Amino acid sequence: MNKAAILHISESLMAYAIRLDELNIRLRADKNDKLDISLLYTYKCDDPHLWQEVKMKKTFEDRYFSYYEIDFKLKDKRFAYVFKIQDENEVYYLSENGLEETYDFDQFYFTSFHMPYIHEADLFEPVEWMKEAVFYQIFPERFRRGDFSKDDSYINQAWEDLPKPNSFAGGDLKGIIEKLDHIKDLGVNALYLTPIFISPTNHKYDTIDYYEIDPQFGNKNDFKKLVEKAHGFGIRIVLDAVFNHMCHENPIFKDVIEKGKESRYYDWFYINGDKADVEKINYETFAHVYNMPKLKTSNREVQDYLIKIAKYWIEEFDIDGWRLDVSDEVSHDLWKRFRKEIKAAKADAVIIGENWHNAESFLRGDEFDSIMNYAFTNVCLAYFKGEKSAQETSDYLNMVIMRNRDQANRMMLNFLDTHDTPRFITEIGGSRDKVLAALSLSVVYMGANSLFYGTEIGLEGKGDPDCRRTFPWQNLEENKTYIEKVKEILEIKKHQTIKDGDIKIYSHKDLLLLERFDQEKTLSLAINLGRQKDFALADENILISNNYSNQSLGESSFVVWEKYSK
Ligand code: ARE
Repeated sequence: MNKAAILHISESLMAYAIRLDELNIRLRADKNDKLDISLLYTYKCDDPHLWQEVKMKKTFEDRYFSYYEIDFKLKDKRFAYVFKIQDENEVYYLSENGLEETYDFDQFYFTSFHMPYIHEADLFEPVEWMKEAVFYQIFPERFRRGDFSKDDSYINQAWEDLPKPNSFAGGDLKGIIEKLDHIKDLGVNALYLTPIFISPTNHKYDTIDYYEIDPQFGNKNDFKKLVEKAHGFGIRIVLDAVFNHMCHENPIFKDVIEKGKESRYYDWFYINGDKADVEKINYETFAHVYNMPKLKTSNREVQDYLIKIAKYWIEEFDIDGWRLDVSDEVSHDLWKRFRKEIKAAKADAVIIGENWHNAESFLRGDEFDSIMNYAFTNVCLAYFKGEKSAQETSDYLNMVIMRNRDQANRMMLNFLDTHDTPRFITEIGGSRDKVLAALSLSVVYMGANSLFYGTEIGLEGKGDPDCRRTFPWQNLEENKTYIEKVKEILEIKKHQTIKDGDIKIYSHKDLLLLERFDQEKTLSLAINLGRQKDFALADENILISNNYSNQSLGESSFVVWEKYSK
C-alpha cells in the first residue's frame, strides 16, 4: 500500500454534515492499491467504548487517487471515528495519530477524528431548484431590441454587424420580454442577465448607479414586467452583482477624485496618495482597467452599501439570486455577511460566485451556493478538441467533483461557454454534433446548467467581443431541427436520477461514460469521439442519441439511456 497517498482531514470537505443527522465522510488512497476500508465509530455520549464498523465504498477515481466515501446516518451528533484500512497483507488504522499498525481505542479521547457537534446554523442548505435549473445566459445589449421609441442615438452598430469592443447594437429588456416564449420553449427555467444597471459601456460591468436600470435597456417598469412574465412562465431571474469595483464615473468615486482624503469615501478604495487621479491611475482597479476602481470590500461601510443594493433588488423586484462578478477577489468577510442577509430576504435566492479556480473556501455553506464551473468548461473543451482522451477526461471530471462538498456539486453552474470565452462551437471547429454531445455531458454531469444565448442555433464567435454577437433572429426557422435536438437534451434534466441521483464517471476504451443512479433507476450517457465503432451499449429505453445506429457507437456520437438499477 502506498501509505503516503492516504489522506483524511476532519471537519473539512472530507467530513461534513449533509443534514443534521447525516455526514459524508471521505478518504483518499492510491488508485493502484486494492483496499478494504471501513469506518470505525462511536458516539461520545453513549458508551464510548462500544465501537462499530461500517464499510466504505470507492466512489471516485482520478489520475492518481481513489476516493472512498460513506453517507452516514447519525444517532447522535457527537461522533468519533477512525479508519481501518486493509491491503492484501496488513491492517492499518488512520486516526489523528496518522497511519499505524495498531490503534489504542482506550486513548480515543485524544487521538480519534471527531465531529464534535452539528449545528443547524452551520448546515449547508441547498437551494432545491438549482438541482433542476437550466439557465439561459443573456448579454442584454445583443439579444433583442424590443423598444423602438427610446433615444437610440447611442447605437453605433447595425444589428447584423459583428461587434467591436465599443459597439452598441440596441438590445434591451423589452426584447427579452418579447422572446420569453422562445426561451421557455427551450426548456429553460432560469435567466442569468449580465449587468443591467446604469453604466457607460455596452457590457455595463462599470456601474454608475446600482439602483437604476440603464435607459439603453429600459426602466424599472420594464424590469418589473420581465420578472413578472418570467415568473409566470416558471422562469427565475438572477442578476449580476459587480461589487469588486465600480465605474470611475460613479458619484462615490468622483467624490474621492474631487475631495481626496476629505471625502467620506476615501477609505472605500485603495488609493496611493492624497487624491484619486484617473490620469496616474494611483488606485487599485479590476485588472489594469482605469475605469474600474476596486472597492475595499473589507470596509464595513462598503459592505453595508453593497448588501443594501443586493437586498433592494430582491425585496422590491423579487429577483431569485445574484451572480457575483470577480467574486474571488472580494473579501470573504463581505460574502459571509452577504449570505446571511440575502438568505434572510429570500431563503431560496441563489448565490453564484464567478470563481474560475477551485473555490472550496467559498463553498462551505457560509458564502456561496455555487460557482461558474469553468473547470468543467475547460475539460469539455480539451476533450471535444481531441486534446484529452476519454480516460483523462473521466479522471479530470472525478477530480473536480472531489474538490467540493456534495451540496455544492449539485448546484455547480455547468456551461460550455459564456460572454467571457470564445463560443464552444467555434473553439471545437464548428461541429454541431459535438456541441450536442457536450451539452448532454453538461446535463448528465452533476449540477445546474447554463446555455449562452444563441447556442440553440449554433451561433459562432471567437473571444470577447466576438462571442457577444447579436442574436440573428431571422435564422430561427432554418435551425428548427437543431433546436429540437437541444430541447430533447435539456429535457433529460427532468429525470429524478439527474436531480437527486449519485454519479459515476469512468471510461472504457474510447468511450466516456457517465451514470446517474438511485435505488430505482440508472440513467447512462456514453460519448464516443474515437475510432471504435462496434460497441453496443444501449438496447432499450434510449432517451436520446446522435449518430448512434445498429446498437453501436460510431465516431463523434453519443447515446443516453435508462434502465432499472440492479
Ligand atoms: C475589455 C476588453 C478586453 C480587454 C479588457 C482589458 O473587452 O478585450 O482585454 O477590457 O482592457 C468586463 C467586460 C470586458 C472588459 C472588462 C474590462 O465584460 O469586455 O474587457 O470588463 O473592462 C478574469 C477575472 C474575471 C473576469 C474575466 C474577464 O477573474 O472576474 O477575467 N470576468 C468578469 C466578467 C467580465 C467583466 C469583468 C469581470 C470585469 O464576467 O465580463 O469584464 O467586471 C484565468 C484567470 C481568471 C480570468 C480568466 C479570464 O482563468 O485566472 O481570473 O478571469 O483567466 O481571463
